[in-house]
Amino acid sequence: MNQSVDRSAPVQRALIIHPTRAGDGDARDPGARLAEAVGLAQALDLVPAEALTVPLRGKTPATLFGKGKVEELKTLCEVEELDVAVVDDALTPVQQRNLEKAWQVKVIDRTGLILEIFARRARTREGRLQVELARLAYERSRLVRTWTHLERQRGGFGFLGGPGETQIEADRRLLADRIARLKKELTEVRRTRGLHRDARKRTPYPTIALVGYTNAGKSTLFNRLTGSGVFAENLLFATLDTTLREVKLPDGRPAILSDTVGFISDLPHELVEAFRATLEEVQEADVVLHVRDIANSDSDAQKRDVEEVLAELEVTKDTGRTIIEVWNKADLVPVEQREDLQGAARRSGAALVSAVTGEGCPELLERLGAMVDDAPEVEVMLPHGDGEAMAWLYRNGRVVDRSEDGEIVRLSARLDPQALGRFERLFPDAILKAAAQ
Ligand SMILES: Nc1nc2c(ncn2[C@@H]2O[C@H](COP(=O)(O)OP(=O)(O)OP(=O)(O)O)[C@@H](O)[C@H]2O)c(=O)[nH]1
Ligand SMILES: [Mg+2]
Repeated sequence: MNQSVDRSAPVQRALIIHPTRAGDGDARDPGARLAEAVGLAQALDLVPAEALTVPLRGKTPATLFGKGKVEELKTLCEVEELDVAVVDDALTPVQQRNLEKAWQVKVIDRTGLILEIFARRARTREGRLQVELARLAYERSRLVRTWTHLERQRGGFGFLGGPGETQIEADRRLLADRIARLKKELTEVRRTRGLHRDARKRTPYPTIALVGYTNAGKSTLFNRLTGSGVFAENLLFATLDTTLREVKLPDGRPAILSDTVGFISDLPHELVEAFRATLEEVQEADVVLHVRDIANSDSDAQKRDVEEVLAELEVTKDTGRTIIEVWNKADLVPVEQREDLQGAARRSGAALVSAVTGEGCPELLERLGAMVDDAPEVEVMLPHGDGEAMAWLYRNGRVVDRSEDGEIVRLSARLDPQALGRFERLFPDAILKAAAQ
């Protein structure tokens, strides 16, 4: 609970620190990482006054940074009159407290920052409940850690219990109660949403889900493909709640496109858990589009981050899912590299696009159309006056041919088996036959 940044304060000047470890095997660009941390701070309306990468030498469990560095940063906080320090790493509760004492500013770590952004962005009731649940789970994990640590200090199981332990025990019980209550509320909210989902599932439309690293351009692409105005901005975690819209495939057939929350490296596990239900759209989609910012120097590392979360959701090619990589922001790639990139995209089966200029988007739609167009064709004969059945076919299938023969209208339509079943139930008098392919 001491994770929250004071939301009422008008301007909060922040120090952003990205700690780096020598030889930790992560090939990420420290500059890009620092820029991302700055972006996260801005997403929380903090004003980044100073941003630096700080190499960590040796282990300093009490303060993460060595003594000299702590002193140096203390001076920086004083001189620059800073209010907040963002440490782009995981801090233990002890480290956080010690740094706050030393620097006399509010200290927040990466997980705390991400949770705080999510808490601000959540709009729907389900979103808010999910974030709150994630936050409590995170608090609980930190309490457990503190508690274990106390236990060790005393060198026993602590059945007798000191005052500190009693307090922590009480906090844990309180947390457990709130978590249980929230889970119940969430179940109720989801039950209602589940009803909506079932209704949608019965529609015969193919579904396409956008996933990707935060700021990769999912919402911009969503708007481009569906012609709608979903909030898209140069802001990390601009999108939190899933949005669904109809997209018209080139042959006129409708599909449902969903825009979802972005992923990020070191996404708190509690958040992935909490958002699992929201990400059902992704789990159920016929096609998953993995949108990548191909102009970002950490594009490959971001891809790995996204694939990790997808694996947690069991959305992988190994589980038989259709996943297409969309290499977005092609317009930001220098012209002389464009051709090579196009070749690389072709070789790896990716679609190179720019959601801003629209380049590559018609081709992407063509491809989607071809992928989800496996519905069998049927021939339907209707009496001339049966406008209702005809309208239904146009709405729920793809009519590819139409001819009139006296009193009879012949329609050739692509209908998936589900839609066909519904059609037969709704219009038992229509004469159907499988079209010669
Ligand atoms: N130049 C360029 N900018 C793009 C392109 N696509 C998106 N952007 C920009 O990238 C920023 C992020 O775009 P969004 O669509 O909000 O990204 P998102 O993936 O939905 O991000 P979150 O919702 O935060 O996860 C915005 O400033 C967009 O204008 C593109 O093709 N080219
Ligand atoms: Mg978005």
